[in-house]
Amino acid sequence: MRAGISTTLIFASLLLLSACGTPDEPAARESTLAVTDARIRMPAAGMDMTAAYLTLRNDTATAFEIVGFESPVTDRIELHTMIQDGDMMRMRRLDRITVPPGETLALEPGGLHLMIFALPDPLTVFHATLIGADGRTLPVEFAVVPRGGH
Ligand SMILES: [Cu+2]
Repeated sequence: MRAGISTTLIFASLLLLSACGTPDEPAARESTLAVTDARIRMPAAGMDMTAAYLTLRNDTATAFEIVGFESPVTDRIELHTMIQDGDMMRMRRLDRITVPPGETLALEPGGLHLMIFALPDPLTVFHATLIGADGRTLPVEFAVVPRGGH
């Protein structure tokens, strides 16, 4: 009985230690999420909206939740996915995109993507800040690619 109680106490204090240690560790923060292959499609002639794609890699043991993107270029960036509706594919807006721990998630044509509205014409550069559900942010530079390009 005695041994049982002290084991429980030690376990509880270890949990407290790790809970306190995690949030302030700068290295852990920076290695949370890696973004590669970020690109935005050139809008069609006369259009001010388009889609953007990127690949997200989460090398930590906890899920990373993205709740949006902000950009000085436009204030209208939405998270979208494609859903099958009969024989049509439709876009649906999402509140968040989750990158599971240890996994790579690609936003790519035909699936998850960013929908970007109210873009300047011509579009020459595009950059945005990824916003995490926990308040963390990550700047992302997008390559502007021709329409039809992946
Ligand atoms: Cu869309």
